[in-house]
Amino acid sequence: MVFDLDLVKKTYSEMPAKVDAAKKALGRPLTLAEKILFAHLWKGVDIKDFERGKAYVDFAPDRVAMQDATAQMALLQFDTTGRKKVAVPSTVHCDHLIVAKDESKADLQKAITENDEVYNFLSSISNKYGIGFWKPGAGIIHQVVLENYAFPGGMMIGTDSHTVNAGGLGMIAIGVGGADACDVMAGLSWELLMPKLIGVKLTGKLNGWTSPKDVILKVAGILTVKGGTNAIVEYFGEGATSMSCTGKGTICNMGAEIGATTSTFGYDESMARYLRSTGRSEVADAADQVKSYLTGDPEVYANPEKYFDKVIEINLSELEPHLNGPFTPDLATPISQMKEAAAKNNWPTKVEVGLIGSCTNSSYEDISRAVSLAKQVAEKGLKTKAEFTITPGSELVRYTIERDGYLDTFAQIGATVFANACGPCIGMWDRMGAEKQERNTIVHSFNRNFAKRADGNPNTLAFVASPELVTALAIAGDLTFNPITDTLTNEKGEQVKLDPPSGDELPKKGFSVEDAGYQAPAEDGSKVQINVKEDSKRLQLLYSFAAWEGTDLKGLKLLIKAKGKCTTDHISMAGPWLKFRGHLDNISNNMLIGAVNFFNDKTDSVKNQLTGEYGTVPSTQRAYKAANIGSIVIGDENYGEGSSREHAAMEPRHLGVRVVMVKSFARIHETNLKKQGMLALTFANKDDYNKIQEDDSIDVVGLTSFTAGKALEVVLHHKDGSSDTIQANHSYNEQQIEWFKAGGALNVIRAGMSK
Ligand code: MIC
Ligand code: SF4
Repeated sequence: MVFDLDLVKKTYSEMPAKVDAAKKALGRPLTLAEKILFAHLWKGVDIKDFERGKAYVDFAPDRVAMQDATAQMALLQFDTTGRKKVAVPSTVHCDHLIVAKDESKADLQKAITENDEVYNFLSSISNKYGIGFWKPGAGIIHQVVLENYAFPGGMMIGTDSHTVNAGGLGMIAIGVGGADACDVMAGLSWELLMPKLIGVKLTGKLNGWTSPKDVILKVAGILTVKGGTNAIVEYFGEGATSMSCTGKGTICNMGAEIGATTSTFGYDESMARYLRSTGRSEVADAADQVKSYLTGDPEVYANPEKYFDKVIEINLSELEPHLNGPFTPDLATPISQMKEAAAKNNWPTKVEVGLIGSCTNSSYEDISRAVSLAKQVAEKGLKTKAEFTITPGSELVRYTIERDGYLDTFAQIGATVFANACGPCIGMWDRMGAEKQERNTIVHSFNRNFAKRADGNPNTLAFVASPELVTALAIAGDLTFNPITDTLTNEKGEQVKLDPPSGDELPKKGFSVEDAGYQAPAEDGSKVQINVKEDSKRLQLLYSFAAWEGTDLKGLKLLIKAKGKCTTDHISMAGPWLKFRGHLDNISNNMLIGAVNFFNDKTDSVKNQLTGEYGTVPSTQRAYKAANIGSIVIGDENYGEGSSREHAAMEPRHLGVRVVMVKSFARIHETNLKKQGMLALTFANKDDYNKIQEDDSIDVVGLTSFTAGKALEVVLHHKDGSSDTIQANHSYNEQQIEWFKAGGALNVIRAGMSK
């Protein structure tokens, strides 16, 4: 079945005229990213050369995708808008709430029982508002979107940072918070800071042990976790067209780890092949007719320096397999240098577990290449040294790889197959012994490796690599094993070498599946009742946040001055806390518990300025809230990196934090804060971070004349009676200032809807 073919056809019928008009107005050839953006301008927005990185522009995305851990908040918000149906095709995917423990069937059953209330809520609210629902077990949102909904030249948003995966099929797909999704589903425009453009020219061809994953691991090493902020990365060149569509998806997916707004590739044969093999020949045929509009102009790719803000060139023929980590996805080490790096940093070299799969690396191609290594274990008389697990990205892939005997081959090396879900990638891994917090090393083909992310153990060092390399390292049980040069000792004592991986881009016999796990919404959902129990621990209806009081903020207490990396995992941890994603008050008990307090280097231990005693961050903040005193959070660089979870903004809002002031923000988190009516400020002078003292009371001055482009003043009243006045920058435009004043964007929407 092809979903929403009308939408695809309509997009293609309008695209040529829109793109030609943009080319004419700008008087120059266009990149692919620009073509898609200009073809999706909100009605009435005039085409012009918007200043990249400066201008806010309104867009009309084609569709919305949500996963269960973020959909709850997105739909609780949507439920308050009074709309009868979603304005654009939208879907919900149940993938984040399934714990990986024993094996897929048992784990899935357990999740269905435990999350019954949440799944019922999501299924019925989807039914009510015309949203497609993918049941638990159907697969991970991004894989299911790639298989069913993504189309070249389309534009979508999704309440998950890895929505960008759909760039592998030539889309502009962007991760957002639930409030943004709510806007688009409510029929409003969607605002985005016009992204800068980074071009990545891929020359040569992947070969031997290298894979698409190594491209993005290398790019992450070059650009770092913030190098892509407010930019779209566009890949092109012979290396791009020679790569599979799912490989392109992997590269785009992990583009979230460099903070990029999104990444994309021009439409090519590999995409047509993928569309056809996933039952969407009609989409491929329609795309073929407007081909030249679905890729960057030849002049652009011939002279990229003229059209992109930055250009990177990577020769795939020379690219080495990489391992990135631990604790950050941009610490890139080519495999040939791992021996040295591990020794220098004292990383444990014994690999305990190799984990393949996840939303970014569970294509048929990935699995078949990993299988080609697993087969060699028996053939060469080896024994797999580490534990090994597979998390398929979708039921379509799982069913097909089972049919083709791949799961049997994995079983022979002692592998465990987990449910088609996020599982270990998001801390939903009930790993035996993790509570002992032993220092240990794991390797996986996921995309994030922040502290505690996979198993909750702060002493697990996770390294990210391609599924092929993960499999080889699991067989060897050694982080420093370089399969290109090193040998392994087999059971007979002989030295053997692993042959380089090989596999099929797409299944020779085609994909098959018995039940993909889709539930279509009712034609007329108006009678569907949504019940949220008063005493539910998992779900809570939302209340409206209070509007701004109309004065400067005086006497805010410093809640925490966070030191170093503070990702959304540090602000609102996942794993065991995912179960409270639909209950704002309960999930607020995890607020900032992972952030390191600058003043004592501890996590979850801050000074309560009312009592002078140290307590957990949430309890200290609840004390300020009870006393009706506002507070402020101070942060370092790239604050809020990682996830799209708006809980990281809603929890502080709910508990009475008024301001988050940092050296720099990650894009989605900054928007989430604005949407929820918080003040998101940056130090005009980054060194002023050092002026913040533990007992500070802080004022924010200038709010009565809060204007776009005008800095605010922050006064630090220190305990010794002295004070410092520092400048705070902000990136609020006039509309966003309205959100702040109204107490949140939703209050503005509701007021508009009731008019
Ligand atoms: C992630 O990879 O961190 C997540 C879990 O998918 C998040 C979404 C969430 O926190 O629910 C993301 O990437 O946005
Ligand atoms: Fe799920 Fe991990 Fe992908 Fe996030 S990155 S969607 S947690 S598999």
